[in-house]
Amino acid sequence: MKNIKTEGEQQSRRKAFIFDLDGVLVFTDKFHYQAWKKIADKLGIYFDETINNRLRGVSRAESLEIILERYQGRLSKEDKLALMEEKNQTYRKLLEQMSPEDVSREVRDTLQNLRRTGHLLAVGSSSKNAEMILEKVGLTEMFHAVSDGTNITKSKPDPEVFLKAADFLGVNAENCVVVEDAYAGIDAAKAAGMLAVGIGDASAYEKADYRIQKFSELERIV
Ligand code: B16
Ligand code: MG
Repeated sequence: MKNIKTEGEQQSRRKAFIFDLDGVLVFTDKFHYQAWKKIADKLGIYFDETINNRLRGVSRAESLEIILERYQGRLSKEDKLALMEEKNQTYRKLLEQMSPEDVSREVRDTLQNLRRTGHLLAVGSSSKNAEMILEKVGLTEMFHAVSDGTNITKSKPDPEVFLKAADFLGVNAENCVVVEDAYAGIDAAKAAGMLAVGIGDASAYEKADYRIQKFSELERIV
């Protein structure tokens, strides 16, 4: 763990912040849960919120495999693709109800302040729905770059999503700070050679360079 400077001390030397989306900027896990629950119920598979927590930061295909750990039957590749598509349709319908009110004042103010102090901001998300979510909550213009599930071939803990974000920003990995709520995301940030900040679930992860409780603490990271 590195020190977090107190307010009023020197400005951060870090050039860029890369934010995970789900669990850091917005909280759509309840929608993921409802959409996967519908699939699990259809297949007669037990699924609860604890199992849902294992889906945090994990790709859609890997999420399905976790749910299928309790399934006795056999499914073809086509069956699985159809289930993922069905889940995504339900999820996207649920996302329709999102609005700017789904982003806290604290998150918005902190992002503004980081921009004001000259930082570049990017999103680094496993989600293929990141663009839609950012639009719905009115955050699209806040970021200089977005790296998401549509531009990667390997998901977290592979560093690809964050390396692409740094590349889009034109910044070296060592000048990037990744903010993550998932253990797999912290591992991905470290594998990318970046500083990792754990928030939410990942605030308990010892591999994070910084562990924070409140989003606004980012302004004090050096
Ligand atoms: P989609 P993040 C992740 O977003 C979610 O945490 C994870 O639960 C989800 O399975 C994954 O995106 C893929 O999402 O089905 O929308 O492509 O935390 O990396 O922003
Ligand atoms: Mg996340």
